Amino acid sequence: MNKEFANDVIKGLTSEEKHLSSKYFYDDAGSRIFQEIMQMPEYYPTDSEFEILSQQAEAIIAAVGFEEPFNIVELGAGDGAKTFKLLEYLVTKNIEFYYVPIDISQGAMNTLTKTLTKKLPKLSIHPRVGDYFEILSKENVQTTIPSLLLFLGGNIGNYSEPEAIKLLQLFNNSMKKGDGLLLGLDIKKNPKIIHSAYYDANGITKRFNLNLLSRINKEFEADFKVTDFDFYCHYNPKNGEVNSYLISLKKQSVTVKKLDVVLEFKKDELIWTELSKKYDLEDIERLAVQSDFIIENHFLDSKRYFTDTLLMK
Ligand code: AVI
Repeated sequence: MNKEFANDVIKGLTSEEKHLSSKYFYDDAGSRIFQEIMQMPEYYPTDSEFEILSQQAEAIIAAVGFEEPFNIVELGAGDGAKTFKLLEYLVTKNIEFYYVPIDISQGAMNTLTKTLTKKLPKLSIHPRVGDYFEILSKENVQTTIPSLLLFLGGNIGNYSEPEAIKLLQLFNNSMKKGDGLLLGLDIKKNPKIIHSAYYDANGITKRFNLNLLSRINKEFEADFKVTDFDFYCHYNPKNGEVNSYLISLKKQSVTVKKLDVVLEFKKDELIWTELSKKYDLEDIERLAVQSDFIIENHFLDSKRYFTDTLLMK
């Protein structure tokens, strides 16, 4: 049994303001739904970041300014789709580097290694399986050659600002002077565009959220009736936060057999499931200062919807 998940289910669903962390979205079913989200026309971050890494790879590598060889360390690499264009550029230009993808999922790392070895046979790939928090905080990942860390996809937006600063400080502590961090952040924009990216017409994001309940049913033998819950999300342009929730459509009790607990829900009670925070360039400056980084450049897409910001230690 996943102890941490079990504890978080009990704590999060018995507290006054119910909540579950969005990190639990990503079981196999949830990861598949997330792939669907990334292909939705409304979910612009994927296309925006793809455009940045396709069209500005040369400028990014020039701004990093490393001598060869160097490491590219990707935190939470997943299927590697985000990074492919950058790696392709480096391999095509015969630049000497080592690609070190880190991901919690052994399956994802196997698939990634297989796909990349096939598509880029000259790529030197050294995958690591594990939680990057643990890898970065416990192990010495430093080598004598320079490293560029990648934290892409806007994942930093799923942390509150204080948590994001802590995470950036953790990255910073694991880096040597002169190393870089390429950080993907979703930019504040017309609220309607952001709203549609999460309130998508086909309800894929709703399915993504409801899958949390199905996951609890599967892993802990619970009897959530998924159709008795709905999805709600809200973008607040003033603070840049999209907050997502599940709503209990009626007063109901849910038994979680393996955790020996009965959960009570009032009609219209909310479970907070996710924060997806958007930033502007001033906000990013604040993040950088507080985590001891210097901003080298913001690489934005042509619509200015998303940035891969290069931070140097
Ligand atoms: C992974 N993360 C950056 C996504 C986001 O936009 O917050 C997860 C997501 N949630 C709903 N749609 C996408």
